[in-house]
Amino acid sequence: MKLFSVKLRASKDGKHISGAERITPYEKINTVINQLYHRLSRKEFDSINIKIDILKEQPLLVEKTLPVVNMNFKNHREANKWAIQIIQKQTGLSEEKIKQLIDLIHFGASPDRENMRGAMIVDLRGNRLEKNRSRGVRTTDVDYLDREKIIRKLKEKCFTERTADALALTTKNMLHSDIIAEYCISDEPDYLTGYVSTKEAYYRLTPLKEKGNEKGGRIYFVKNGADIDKIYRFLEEKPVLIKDVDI
Ligand code: PML
Repeated sequence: MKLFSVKLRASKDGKHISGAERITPYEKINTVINQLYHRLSRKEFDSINIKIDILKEQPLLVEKTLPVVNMNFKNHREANKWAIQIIQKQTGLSEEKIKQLIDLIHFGASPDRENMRGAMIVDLRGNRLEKNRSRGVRTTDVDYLDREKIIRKLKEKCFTERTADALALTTKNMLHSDIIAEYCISDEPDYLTGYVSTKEAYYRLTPLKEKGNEKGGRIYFVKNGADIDKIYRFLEEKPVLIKDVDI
């Protein structure tokens, strides 16, 4: 079956404000564009770009997402302490270094102190490796084989559509042998749930950020000596379809 990648990106005053994407068969392109437009147009925008591309290669089929572990904390400081500990265990970086990196995400990690458009990449010496510090790396071309079923399942457990997207994205990231952990908070000021992923699990932490903070983003922790070009190619180009969620 021919599959297409559909991507919508909204911007205002030349700045990216939100984006969403799906992998879909030809017959559903129209429906998908409507759904994504509906989602993006909740925010004020002055431009939306729609990009439709046929997938040049067959997607990698993955049975299940990472298992979801849901955790609640008294406040975002407690949740971040826990996040730092788990990242410390995975990466061997010092707690202080991890806190510095996480603070960048909470206060704006691009050189102009705005949000990066994609993720930061950090190796196990604490060096930032992304090719461009404003753009970062973007994980794209990942979706569910049957999205409606997955959303239903997640909502039954009080998870959200954002969980669906984040869980798919980080499941793809963790498939790469050089990526060993991820930290993420939303750039949505009222969406306080974030996560840390490892090869073993998706730790969903609430609240991981302070209410009202418009800053957000992701850090991908990679092995020393990782081939950065290969990581970019896999994350930005390899299509992945996931069959089910592990909840
Ligand atoms: C969750 O609900 O499981 C966390 C989702 C994080 C969303 C990050 C984003 O907005 O991109």
